[in-house]
Amino acid sequence: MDSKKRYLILLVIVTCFLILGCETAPVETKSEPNDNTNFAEVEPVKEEDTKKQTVVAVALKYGNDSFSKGVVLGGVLDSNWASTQDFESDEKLNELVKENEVFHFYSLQEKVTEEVVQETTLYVSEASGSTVFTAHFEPFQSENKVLIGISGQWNALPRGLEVLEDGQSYNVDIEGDGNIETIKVKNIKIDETSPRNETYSVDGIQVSLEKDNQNIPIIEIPIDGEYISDYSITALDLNGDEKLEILISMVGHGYSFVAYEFDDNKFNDVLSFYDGD
Ligand SMILES: [Ca+2]
Ligand SMILES: [Ca+2]
Repeated sequence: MDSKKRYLILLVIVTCFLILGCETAPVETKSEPNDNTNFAEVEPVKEEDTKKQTVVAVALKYGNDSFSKGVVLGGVLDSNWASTQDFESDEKLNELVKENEVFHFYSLQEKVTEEVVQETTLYVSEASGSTVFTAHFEPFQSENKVLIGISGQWNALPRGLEVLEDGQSYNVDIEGDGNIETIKVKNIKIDETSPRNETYSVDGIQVSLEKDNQNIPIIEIPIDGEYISDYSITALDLNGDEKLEILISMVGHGYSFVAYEFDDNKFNDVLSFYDGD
């Protein structure tokens, strides 16, 4: 992955909260409607094939409506992580989600449903300059507000998260070694710098993993109620190696998603997405 670009995306996530007055608008739309509705005839995909190429999408519920679309974050391509927003060509991106791709949708604690991709849309966000690649589904109902879709055939949630008493931290076995880790969420103050170079602090959260009495940092998120008003944390096996990745969704004026892989006692961001003003 292009680390410079990833850095820029993260920089945008941090600095976007300071920029006012833009609106997100599609400037180019392509869609590939799929008129084959006989899904029963689709060849089953071999698990080892899906491990080489797997797509991850995040579906959000808009208002109280049903789920009908998911932002494609990227996934695993030829066994390497690849974010949609790092793709150089639209053609390659359109190949990422195959015709009749089935997404397995997960909540924090269970698999919710399987849905077949009806069509995909692709546009460049005028506000953020980000590529936004979306998979569309027949609308379905779920009481969750965020669902993660994975095209892989394996059980992506072999070990669900246990919500702890504070309602925002979780127990989970990240690598599946039988020892329980804790995803800790702590309320903190985060210092920000305005475009005029004034420093001020906002409410936020610090997400970390408590493992063997060590506190391993994951991310700090400013939650100002405007640019980010809500977040959710999930831990799923996004690439089929039986270790859980942590996926954080941040929603407000803008929306951003980051997936972290736990490796060598630290977290590396492997998939990231941002759009918003
Ligand atoms: Ca463990
Ligand atoms: Ca994994």
